[in-house]
This record gives sequence, C-alpha cells and structure tokens, in this order.
Amino acid sequence: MAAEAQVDRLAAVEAKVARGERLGFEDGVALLASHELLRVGRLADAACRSKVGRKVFFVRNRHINYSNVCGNRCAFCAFSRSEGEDGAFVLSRQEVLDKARSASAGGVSEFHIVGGEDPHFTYEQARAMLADLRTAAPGVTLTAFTASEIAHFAEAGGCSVSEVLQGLKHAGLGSLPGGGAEVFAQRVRDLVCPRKVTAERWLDVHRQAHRLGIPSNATMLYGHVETVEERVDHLLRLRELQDETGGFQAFIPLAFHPANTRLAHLPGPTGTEDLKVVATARLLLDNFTHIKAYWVMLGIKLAQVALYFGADDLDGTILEEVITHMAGGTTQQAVSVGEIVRLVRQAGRIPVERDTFYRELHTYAEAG
Ligand code: V47
Repeated sequence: MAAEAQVDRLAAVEAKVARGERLGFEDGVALLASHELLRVGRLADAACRSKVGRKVFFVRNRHINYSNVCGNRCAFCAFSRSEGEDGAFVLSRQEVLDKARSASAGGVSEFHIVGGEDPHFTYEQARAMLADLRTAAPGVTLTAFTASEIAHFAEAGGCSVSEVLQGLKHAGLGSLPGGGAEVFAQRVRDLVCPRKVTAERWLDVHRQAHRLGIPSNATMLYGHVETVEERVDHLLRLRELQDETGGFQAFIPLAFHPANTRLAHLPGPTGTEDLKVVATARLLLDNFTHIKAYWVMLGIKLAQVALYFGADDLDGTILEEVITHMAGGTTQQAVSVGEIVRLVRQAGRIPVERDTFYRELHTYAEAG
C-alpha cells in the first residue's frame, strides 16, 4: 500500500474513533500496517485513559510450571519436551508445594500454574494439585491451566469440559490464564501447532468457564508466520466471545521468542510491531478493560513504553519465568514491586497493586 493511502486509512480510523464507532476488520489492518506509530499510539492511549484513567495495574504473582512434558510439541515452543527426553521434568507434589509456600510467605496473591499437555498428568492430579495449593496457601488465587490443558484433561479423562471446570472450581480454581490461544487462523495452526486444540475448542473452553463464573484472560502469540489479517481475525474472534459472555478480564499479546524453537530461523517481532499490536488490541478490543504489557516478553523498558500505547497492566512480579526464558528471553526472571512502581511512576501513571480479579489492593502515591 502506498504511504499516502495508508495515512488516509488511518485518518478514517481516527474519524471513526472520534465518532465513537466500533472499529472493524479493515480498521485493524490499517492500524497494524501503519507506519505512523505515534498516531496509532495516541489513539490507543486515549482509549485506554478513557477506560481506566491513569492507573497501571500489577499483581504479586508466582508462576509454577508443574510439567513441561507435552504431546503437542508446537513449533514455537522451547519449553516442552517429550516424555523421557533430556530436560523433561514433572514437579513432585512436594516441589509444587515448596514453591507455593515460599511465595505465599513472600506475599503473593496469585499462583499462575500451567504445564504441557502431559499424557500422564490426569484431571484427578490437576484437582488434587489445586486442592493441595488451596490448603497450603488459602489466601492465594489459583489461576491455572490453559484452555488446551483443560480440553486435554477432558479428553483423556473421558468427561466433558464443563465437568472438568466444575471439578477444578470446586477444588479452588479461581480463573483461567490466557495461554494456548496462539493465532486462531487454521492456516497458522497447521503450520505451528497442528496438534493443539482448534480455535473453536479454545474459545469454547473459555465460553464454558465464563458461564460457570470463572473469569479468564486471552492471549495472542504474534510475530512468527501469521499475517496482519490473521492477527486482526484473532482479535475480532475474542471480541465476539467477549460480547457474548463478558468473562475476559485482560488481553495479553505475547511477542514470539524464536531461540531454541523449530522456528529459530525467524527473527521475531520488532519494537514497532510490539507497540502496534498493543495499540491495535486496545482499539479493537473495545469490550476488554485491561491490556497487559507482559514485561517478560516485551522487555521491561518496552513494556514501560507500551503504557503510552494502550496498556494498563504490567502483569506481575512473576518469580521464576521459564517458558520465555527457554526460548531465549533475556529479561530477568522476576521483578520487584519497587521496580514496577518506579517504572509506572516514571511513565506518569499511578501504580496500583491488584488481585487476580482487578480488585485494588494498594494504590501507590504519585511521584512528587
Ligand atoms: O501458551 C510459548 C506462549 C504462553 C513461546 O493469562 C511463547 O495473564 C513467545 O500464556 N515465545 C504462556 N511466547 C504464557 C501465557 C501468559 C503469560 C502472562 C500472562 C498470562 C495471563 C498468560 O506463551 C503459551 C504460548 O502461547 N509461548 N512459547 C515463545 N517461544
């Protein structure tokens, strides 16, 4: 597209936003294709401020990856191993509890628990793990199992997704994380994750969770083989489900990290792409309140800049991130509350510690 035509397309998007009109497919493509980064950012920043003001949220959380054994072996993943392969691990019940107890003593309010689709890790074990964690750390919210793990528990256990979700909720499940969505387009899934649940199934697990009163997050893993149009399609499918259920709390764009994956020949997304994806998500997902700048994947400095491009959440302290670091992530594995507060204040925003459900736990005074 000629540069001039692109500018015009962006002007049309700006006019729509000014009129309060919902953006469509072509608008999303225009935003992602634009080289007018600051104009795109300005639109997204205004949308973000009108929704959440100047607050930027974070959570004290701990990631627990209970197993990296996975039958899917997606091309973009450096974390998973086949059973018995070098580097494969399954944490014992005691190891999971030890990680949880020390994090709970350190004041976290959320455990983010995900693993591979381990053929030997059953629904009963998943339930027992949550029940153990609830006993060990009763005040900590359990954000556990991606939709693809839930679907796997249901298939392997011969029961329905709804039964699995109800059983896990009873054992202490608080919310579902947004992982496993990748890019919904089947063309992309055939190339990078042919064995993973389909888009329809991923969406349906979230639909059923929302119906049971279990809120969830949504992600998109971008910057590999997908087109701009496929990114927009992904966002619009999330928006459609959110119109139906209202159960999504946050959207998290995940920047592809190629190292140690079967897609290591790809370069991964650049900084302008990262920021345009955050901004486009904020503008297209007009029914999502929160857009996370996931510092682990963006890097801490770009995550801070993303606060001017529509993001209002930095995720959390994390403590021991594994999935991105195995794929060449170079950020630290944890960040302190003090550092998050400093980043937010220097962006001129108000740091707010939240729990999983965006209840505000502590608002930090603005920088003087
Ligand atoms: O499901 C895997 C993706 C996800 C790579 O819900 C990769 O609040 C980049 O879902 N490069 C796990 N991404 C992380 C995740 C997440 C993170 C933070 C917050 C939340 C939330 C969810 O990471 C996986 C997959 O989609 N992933 N490999 C890679 N090489």
